[in-house]
This record gives sequence, structure tokens and C-alpha cells, in this order.
Amino acid sequence: MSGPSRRTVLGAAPVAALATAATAQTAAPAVMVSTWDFGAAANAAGLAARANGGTALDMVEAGGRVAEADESNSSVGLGGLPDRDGRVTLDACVMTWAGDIGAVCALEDVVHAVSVARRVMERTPHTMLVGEGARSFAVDQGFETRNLLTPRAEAAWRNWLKTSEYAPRINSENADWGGQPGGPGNHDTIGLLAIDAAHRMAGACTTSGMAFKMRGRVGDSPLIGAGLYVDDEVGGATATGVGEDVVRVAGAHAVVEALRAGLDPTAACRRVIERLARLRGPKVANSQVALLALDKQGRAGAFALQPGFTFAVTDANGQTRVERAGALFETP
Ligand code: SD4
Repeated sequence: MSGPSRRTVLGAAPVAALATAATAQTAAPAVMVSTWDFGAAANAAGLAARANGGTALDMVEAGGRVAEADESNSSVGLGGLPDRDGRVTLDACVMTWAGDIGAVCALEDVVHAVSVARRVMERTPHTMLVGEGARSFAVDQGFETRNLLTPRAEAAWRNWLKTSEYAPRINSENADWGGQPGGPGNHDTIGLLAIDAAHRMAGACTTSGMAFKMRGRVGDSPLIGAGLYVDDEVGGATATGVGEDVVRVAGAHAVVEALRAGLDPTAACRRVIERLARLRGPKVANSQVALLALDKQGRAGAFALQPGFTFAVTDANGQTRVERAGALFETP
């Protein structure tokens, strides 16, 4: 369904006048959702973990690890596009039904940031480790180290250096961008939400962050409340897109609070996207932020600033559909 133009939304149009985007509800209740089309493979791993008696945390970790290990995916883990100094730095977090949380920021040389985040949660008195401290902890915990900068990602970085123009590109996670390293910029991230057989919910988010970011930059993805939030009473949410804008509205937490207020997942995501558009006006006209939610009834929904955000929805039988989210700036 088409929606308003950027000009309409960013002008004086009341939010109530915005066209309703297509909803993305599942036929059978969903037990796992994740961002982008590459989420389908992640969900398959999550469902395998579930079938083996795994918890919701096992499901989202298994899914995140698939994306992290996939070298052809230039946005997560191995093969992720580096920062502007040519270093691949990973951000990740996990959250459980019980409010347990763990996160790593700017982790280098370790592929499975999501598993290190889980280990921070399970084996430290803290909830977040960053940079060299995160790396040392991972090494102490027995995680292997390796160079995460693949030849393809390095070539993309060297090509980027020719202009050094930092201009994140909308929806670059989708397959049509996958074969074009070295473009003007990039987005990254897989966010995952799952419900296990005991009807508990957990979530994870893992990314190499914005391609060609400044060294030391951390986005929304490892921040509980921004890139991920889970509340076992109502549901969970995760975010992808320009992290700076997700953080401004505490995106994932805001969506969960909207679920708590009674909105369905699509409407909850839409409410927060609209809030961001009101807050930032023309500054988000060319940015992508997408929010994805799964409630405790197994309803999935998403909404984005820009068209093109896709997400994978899987039911308890392992049936997966990749759906396209509605967007505020849908072209008429
Ligand atoms: C970040 N939110 O580091 C991530 C990037 C992303 O789609 O999700 N892009 O800001």
C-alpha cells in the first residue's frame, strides 16, 4: 500500500492522516522472527535449536551465529565491512525472559559476538564489555581469534577510501546490495526474537555496525532498549538501520511499551517510527530505521522509515516467510 511522500510527512501533516501500511501478521503464530532476508537462514538454525530442546536464548544465539559465520554477508561478523581504519568491530547483545542481559561493543577478532555477549551475561557480574576488555574476556573464555577482514571487505574499504564519503545506504542488507562491495556506505545487523517451547521469549542483536564508521563508534545494536528489548509479559522488539536514530527514541523499548499499551506489533513499530519522524523531520528523510516486533501471542510485525525493509517470520513447524514491512515514506 502506498503512503505519504517525504514532503507530506515532514511538513505539517497530522500523524492520524498517515496511510496505514500493510500489516505483516503471521498465519500460524510465529515462534521466531529476524531482520532482513538473511534472517530466514538464521530462523532455520533457531528452529533446529528449539527442536533439540533449546531455550529461546539458544534459538536466538544459534540464529545470530549463522549470520556471523556467513562470509558473504557484509554486515555481521566475519566478512563485515570495517571501520574507516580498516578494522572490523562487532557489537552484540542478548536479553532473556528473566531480564538477564549481556553485551559487547567494538569487539575485534572474534566471529561470534553474540556468544561473547551471552558469556558476559552468564559469567561476569556485569552486563557490557567493550573493546580490548571484551576481546580479552573472549580469549579467556576460549573463543578463537582470527582476522575478520575478508579480502572482499578489504577491497570495499580500499575502494571507499578513494572518496571517504560517509553516506549510509538505505536497505543495503538486502540481497541486491550483497554483490556490490565498495558502495558509498552500508548498513548492518541481524536482530532476532524467539519464543521457546516453554513459551519464554529471548532476543539477540549482532552487527558489524555501520560500514566505514569512525573508530570507536558504537550504534544501537548492543544497547538494551535501543537495538533490542524483551519483556516476557508482552513481547520483544529489535531494530536495524541508522543506530544513532534508533537510540534517540530508545527504539526497541518504545515498541515494547506500545505493545504493553495494547497495540499490535505492526502498529507498535509504526508508532515509534512516526515519533522519530516527528522528532527529526527532514534529518531522517534519507535514513533508514526499521523496527521489528514479536508479541507473546506469536504475532509479528514491523514498520520502517523507508520502503524495502524485509523480515523473516517462522512458525513452530519451521515454515518461514520473508515479509516486507510498511514504511512511512512509501512511494505513492
Ligand atoms: C548500527 N543499527 O550500527 C546498526 C546498523 C544497522 O542496518 O542495523 N544497519 O547502527
